[in-house]
Amino acid sequence: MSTKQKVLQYLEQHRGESVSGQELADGLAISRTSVWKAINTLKAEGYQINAATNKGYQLSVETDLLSEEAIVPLLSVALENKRIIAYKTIDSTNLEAKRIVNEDAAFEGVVVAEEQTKGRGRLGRVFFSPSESGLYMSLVLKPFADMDNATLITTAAAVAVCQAIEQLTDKKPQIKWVNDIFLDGRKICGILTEGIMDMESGTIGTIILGIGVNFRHPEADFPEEIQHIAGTLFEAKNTELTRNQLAAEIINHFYSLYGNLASRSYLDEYRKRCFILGQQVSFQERKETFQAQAVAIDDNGGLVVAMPNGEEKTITFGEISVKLTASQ
Ligand code: BTX
Repeated sequence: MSTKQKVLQYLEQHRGESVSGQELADGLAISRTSVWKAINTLKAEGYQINAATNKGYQLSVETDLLSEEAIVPLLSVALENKRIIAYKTIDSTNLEAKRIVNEDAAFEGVVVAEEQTKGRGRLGRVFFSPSESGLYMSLVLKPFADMDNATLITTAAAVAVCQAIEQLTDKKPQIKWVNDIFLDGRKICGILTEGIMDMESGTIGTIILGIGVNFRHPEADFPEEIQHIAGTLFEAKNTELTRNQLAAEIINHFYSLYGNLASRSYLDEYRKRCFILGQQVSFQERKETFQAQAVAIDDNGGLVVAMPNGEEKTITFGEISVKLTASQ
């Protein structure tokens, strides 16, 4: 870890508190001059660090920049060695994760970004990913035997995002099958799971799990075409929770479910939060639109619907539409 990284990690762990230059130097076994240089570099990178004579340095609680240094200390012990790679801006964290895996097939870890210039949704759609207001991350996973069912991973991720939000705030997010998280009737998070084939074995060798959360309202608002759909976890700039904390808790919760995915036990947590169950939904199949009632989530994360003629059918892929009410 570089001197700058050490200083950042120390300051992140003492956000809002004053830390003297001497304490930093002693605690990190570096010189006062190195501390001063590191502070200046961090300020140039956008960290708001207040300096007061006799008090030392204080990382302002207003600062909310994504970094490996802030996330790693918040990971549960078993995950502390996971690589976290943070970018200020990137085309797409899923694309970057794929490039990393192409270079190093053994890579396991998380790519996070402040902004995406080509944020991707499913089926070639765009995921609007402006700077400073969202959390965009991709987890690089090595699926274990039999675990190439992308729906299980997507549904586990949806539960993990809800659990992380519930743990850190008093908000109660809900899930719209299969990959969307809603709060107060608006979509605040989307999940995109992609597999990379291992050419030798012909199986999925790596899974890229992309998660995008609208953390706070974007300064320039959402584009008009999604203003009626998109919502945010927080309205304006909040200082009680950082995106780093949310990222760390999503990672912690996801890995704790992932370790036990085959048991499918997490699916009950999914069902509890899935607000479409019991509702009329519409879905498309071979370009035809069907109406049905959402009945259940099966053990593979598929959506069971009752067709108007009473027949049950399981949808495993695609998108459903549902009329939203203000309470959802
Ligand atoms: P999706 O195809 O289910 O949703 C995309 C649709 O959601 C868009 O067509 C639009 O209507 C709406 N939408 C676009 N941007 C937003 C937004 N910011 N908030 C709410 N609604 C929006 C969802 O795909 C999967 C999204 C995954 C995003 C992550 S971010 C990290 C990773 N990298 C990457 O490129 N994608 C994933």
